[in-house]
Amino acid sequence: MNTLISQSTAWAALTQHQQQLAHTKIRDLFSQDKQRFERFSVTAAGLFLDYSKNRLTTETLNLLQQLAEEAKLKEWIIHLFRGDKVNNTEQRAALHTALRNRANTPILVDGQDVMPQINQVFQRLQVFTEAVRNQQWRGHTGKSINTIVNIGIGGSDLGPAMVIRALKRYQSPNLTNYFVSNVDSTHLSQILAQINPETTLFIVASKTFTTQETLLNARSARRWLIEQLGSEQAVAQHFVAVSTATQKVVDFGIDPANMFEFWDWVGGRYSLWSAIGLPIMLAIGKEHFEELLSGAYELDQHFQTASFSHNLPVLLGLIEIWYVNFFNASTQAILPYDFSLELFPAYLQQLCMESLGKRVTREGQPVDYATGPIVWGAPGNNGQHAFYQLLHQGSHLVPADILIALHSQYPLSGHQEAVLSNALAQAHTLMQGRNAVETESVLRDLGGQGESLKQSVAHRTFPGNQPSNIILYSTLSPKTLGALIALYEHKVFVESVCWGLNPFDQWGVELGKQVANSLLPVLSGENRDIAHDPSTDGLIRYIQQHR
Ligand code: G6Q
Repeated sequence: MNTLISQSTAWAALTQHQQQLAHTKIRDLFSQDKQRFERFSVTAAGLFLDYSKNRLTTETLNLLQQLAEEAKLKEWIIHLFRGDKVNNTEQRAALHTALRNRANTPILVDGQDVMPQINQVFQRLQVFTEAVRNQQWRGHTGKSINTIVNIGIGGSDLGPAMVIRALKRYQSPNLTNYFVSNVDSTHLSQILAQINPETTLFIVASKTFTTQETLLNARSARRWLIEQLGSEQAVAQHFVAVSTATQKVVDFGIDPANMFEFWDWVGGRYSLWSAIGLPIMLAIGKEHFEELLSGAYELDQHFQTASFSHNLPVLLGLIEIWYVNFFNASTQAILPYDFSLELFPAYLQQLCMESLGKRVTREGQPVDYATGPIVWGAPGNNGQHAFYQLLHQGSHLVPADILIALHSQYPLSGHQEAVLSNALAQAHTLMQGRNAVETESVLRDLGGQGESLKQSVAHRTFPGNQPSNIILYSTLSPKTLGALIALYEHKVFVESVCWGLNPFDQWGVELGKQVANSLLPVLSGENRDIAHDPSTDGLIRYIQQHR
């Protein structure tokens, strides 16, 4: 058994150091150091990170970097990019970085270079994309395709859906995209009601091709298509698959010629760079897809080469560890001031919580410290009129990442200035707060006095000291988005290394799949023998009696 990171010298030093900073206000740190903004900001791959509004000093950062050294982060970064089996519980590499290896240098898995197969599938994706976009690919009745429906869930849904939403401006005007993920027939039915079978292409996206929701939705979509077009033959022109499981795709009834492959060393939530990105390539075209890859590649290079003190993912990861383990923060807010990133918080929720929601180390030893926080968020401006109240005056520490575009993808006079002023105002106020003396003075200026003024002060005081990282970029482009996604992928990796976790497995997700499959025959009355717990058994009886 390896020693837990909580036994390290840096951990002990950070625990002590936290006591010195526990009651320090960030606003006072700014008063003490006029260079704080310059000192604590850094640029890479088109992203500017200002992390000066955090409860930290140079000493904090030095100790956090020491923690990363003790966790052997440098070595782990080499393992990750080299294709070592960093996913030890499944004995697999995690090579999402190979999919965007623009230098095309060999990367070996079990002694075999994976780049030729990556390039070959990319080539097939490109040819197929061009055929659909150039209207050469025809449906069963001879019409060209104008609707793409992706059927997948989790990692086979969230990434492509988020990217297409973010890059809608680059979308081909001749194609409309839909995503079906939920097994509730409402999802599929509402989409089927809007589309024309003659001009629709379904992409069944499933790494394992065993996921209940996806297969059920795909079967229903297939049945609908055959009914509508009156022929089984129609499936060949209207269904393609993306998977690692060729035989299962064939068993489903999709020609392997219409299947795009990826490999077990691509994790579901890390798969948008692979054939799982087919709906993205169809929507924005091959060149823009390549720009997305290039942005991620640039960030990959930065992650591998920059010193820890100037390394964006390292800094973001270490800062989160600082709050989670030394300030007991249990949450991380993602607040984009860029409406195109509407789905980014949901995407990150999976990336972070599936990767870091673990309680034993790689070696199976229980940890004695907190791990991945609860990640959530929404576009910042909407959040201000909803949940920010809790950030300003509630009782929880809520570190936030605030993402800001300098320019909108859709400029309208006066709007972006309003976006920027809101973003900066919120980050400022969350940090600065307003103490009782300041509040009293404001209220006096407004004419307040006596007992009522005293009462008002308590209600209108803001503790402040809520930390934030500001991530600024010019306009959201495929390249910037690629870099932004890679930034968070690597941030998660940094944390996993420091906490000693395997970020690439998801046994909790697998358990959910197994239990749902075991309950299905019980609910349908096929199998009455399986006992769960008294509540579940009672619910099964109730459902059976009332349906
Ligand atoms: C992602 C997870 C999970 C997975 C879905 C869909 O990392 O493993 O979200 O992507 O359960 O799985 P399939 O792609 O195998 O259908």
